[in-house]
Amino acid sequence: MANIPEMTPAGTVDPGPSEIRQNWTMAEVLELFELPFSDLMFKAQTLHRRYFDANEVQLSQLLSIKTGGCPEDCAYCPQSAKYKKDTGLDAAKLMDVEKVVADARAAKAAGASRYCMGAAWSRPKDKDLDQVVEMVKQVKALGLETCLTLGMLEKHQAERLKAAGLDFYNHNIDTSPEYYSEIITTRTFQDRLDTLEHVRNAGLNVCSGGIVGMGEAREDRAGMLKTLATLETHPQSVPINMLVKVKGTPLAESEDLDPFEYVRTIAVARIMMPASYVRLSAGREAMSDEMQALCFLAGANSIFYGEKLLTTPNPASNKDMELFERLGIYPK
Ligand code: SAM
Ligand code: DTB
Ligand code: SF4
Repeated sequence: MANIPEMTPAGTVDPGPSEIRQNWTMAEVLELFELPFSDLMFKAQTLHRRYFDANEVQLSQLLSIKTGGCPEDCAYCPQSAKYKKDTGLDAAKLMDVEKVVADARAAKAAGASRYCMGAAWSRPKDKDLDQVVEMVKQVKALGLETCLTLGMLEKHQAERLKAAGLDFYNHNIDTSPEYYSEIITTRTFQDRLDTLEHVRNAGLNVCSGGIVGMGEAREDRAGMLKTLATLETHPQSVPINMLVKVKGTPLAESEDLDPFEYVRTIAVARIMMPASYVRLSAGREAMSDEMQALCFLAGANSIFYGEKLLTTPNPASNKDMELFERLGIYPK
């Protein structure tokens, strides 16, 4: 396979001419997915160690600054207004700046390096951004990296957020172009790509990944990673979420994905985008310590930290710190 490091019999690696590339083909991606597990892990680890300290993991803490009542119909999401009567999730308006900053201060004290604020909007209005810009400025002043996920953005909005000092914008493509309409009907895959372009062109760091375990085929997982790795530049951060099955959402009864297939997805992301942070994202609450260790071995080097994601639980910080201690991992 072109440009993928090959193992010599002695187990050393020939790096090949260019490891960071945007010309991945589906055949190459599927070939990676089909490797024997040990060979895939070895390739992923080899690349991981070339670009990163393999024992260092970055910690991002999330806060839902505006919860529920979203007009989109993402089948995995408890925040869509469409499933409200079945999920029972209470909507909440945009939080006060002071409350957000207090939570960010606590996140920093607990060891987080990045603070990510999420809003259940399809696309923010310009006047919504006034308050959000203030949050970014004050959170940044605490010495934290800042990230926002607010839905689709116009070019001028991305530029405004960059000017306010925002570091990252999260906008997931969620799945393959082919499977997208099975999951979301209120917007298109191209809408997501357009926002990513505005974010990238504004000079913001891009955080973009997706969700597995939504009943998609391996081809869809491969197609999702191919889309990410063939963007003009690789997203600096790639969250790979395992579906959190929330009662009342259309995907609540989805079949469990083979855990090894999740680990494979992380490993393939690591190989395709070797210099990017790959995040072991939502779904850790349902994973064993051993499973998480396999994900770190596969090249995951970032997690969501703190006891809540947006609306669902995440492992407690002290539990994560204990696991890090047992594995010799240290936070970035
Ligand atoms: N509304 C904005 C948007 O969709 O771009 C931002 C917030 S939205 C909740 C952020 C991301 O969370 C989604 O793109 C999706 O990838 C992820 N997500 C939402 N619900 C999830 C679930 N039940 N399991 C895993 N990931 C989920
Ligand atoms: C991402 O990739 N995962 C995060 C974040 N980006 C915004 C969200 C996960 C949400 C899980 C379901 C919930 O807590 O509502
Ligand atoms: Fe709304 Fe985002 Fe949830 Fe989709 S994922 S329903 S856009 S909050």
